[in-house]
Amino acid sequence: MAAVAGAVRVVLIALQLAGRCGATSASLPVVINTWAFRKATETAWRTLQLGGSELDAVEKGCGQCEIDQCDGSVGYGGSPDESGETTLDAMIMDGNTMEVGAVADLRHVKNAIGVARKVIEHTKHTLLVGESASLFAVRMGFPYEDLTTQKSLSVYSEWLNQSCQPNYWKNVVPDSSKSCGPYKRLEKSSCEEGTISQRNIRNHDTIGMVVIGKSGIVASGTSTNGGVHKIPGRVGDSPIAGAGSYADSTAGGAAATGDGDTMMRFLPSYQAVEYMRMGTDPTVACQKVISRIRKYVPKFFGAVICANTTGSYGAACNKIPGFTQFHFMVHSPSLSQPAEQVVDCI
Ligand code: SD4
Repeated sequence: MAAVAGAVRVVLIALQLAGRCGATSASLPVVINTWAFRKATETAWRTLQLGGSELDAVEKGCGQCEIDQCDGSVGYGGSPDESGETTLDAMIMDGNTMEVGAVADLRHVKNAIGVARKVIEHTKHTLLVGESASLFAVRMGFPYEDLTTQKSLSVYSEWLNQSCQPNYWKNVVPDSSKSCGPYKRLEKSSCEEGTISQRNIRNHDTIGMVVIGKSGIVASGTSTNGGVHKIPGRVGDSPIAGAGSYADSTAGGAAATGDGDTMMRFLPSYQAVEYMRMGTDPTVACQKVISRIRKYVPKFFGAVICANTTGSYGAACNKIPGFTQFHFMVHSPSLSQPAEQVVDCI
């Protein structure tokens, strides 16, 4: 008897410790998204309340950020590339069927996640890119518009005036840390890091969202205009399944934000979901994927949100100068309104 009581006590202490290391329980449904993009959370939540599916909630929630140009990093008029153009990446994933719809380097169409959804609904493909994705969007009824704004134009001309600094080139001539292109490859490469280390963390703020419905159905999605001054044609992690986000109704969902050029090499969202499948608490799952990337790229800028099918959720971020806390949004029945939450980076 005493042995049983002792064992129970050990389990209780273990549970308390788990709570202390950041596991947060919520009842279902739950909406969780990166950054303090409150209107996106509200819209996703309202979509569920009005009887929409988890996929509808993700589409409408991320779509809200595209309309609001959240932080200038989502939607039109943000992150002009080296030719001054705004291009969009987005994906949406159905954790029941494991279908994914995604668009990358999408031009002239504002509602990138809407187009991504149409990729699921009207094609047998997963990912469409570039001007061809725009033509697909137009066929699907989306307006073909200019994504440039006064703001993106002035960011672009300021960058030109600063000798195109910072930029994403390395091992080229002329020296990309001093002058604009066009560049040619440097015959003898020196493995220089270019000006990537000068990246401003504010130049990355993708919306990534996970929605888990009442019955545990999981959907996820992302939308971004990528990194400012990117080389035309660059695609980040956001439209890549397993990188930008991942959803599996038998385990949970995750979404990532940050330096996609680094993060997409590790499929952090897929990895986090797999940790949760093995029973790892969502906060710990998020922390483990951050730690894994950090082993290779100690100073990467990034964060991950995770939620499992019981409604527990968490987040983690990599601590670097200027980025020590990560803000994200949650809505669940235990909250009367969307709540902004903060985690300390590890
Ligand atoms: C990208 N991951 O294109 C995106 C940008 C981002 O938070 O997440 N910002 O690299």
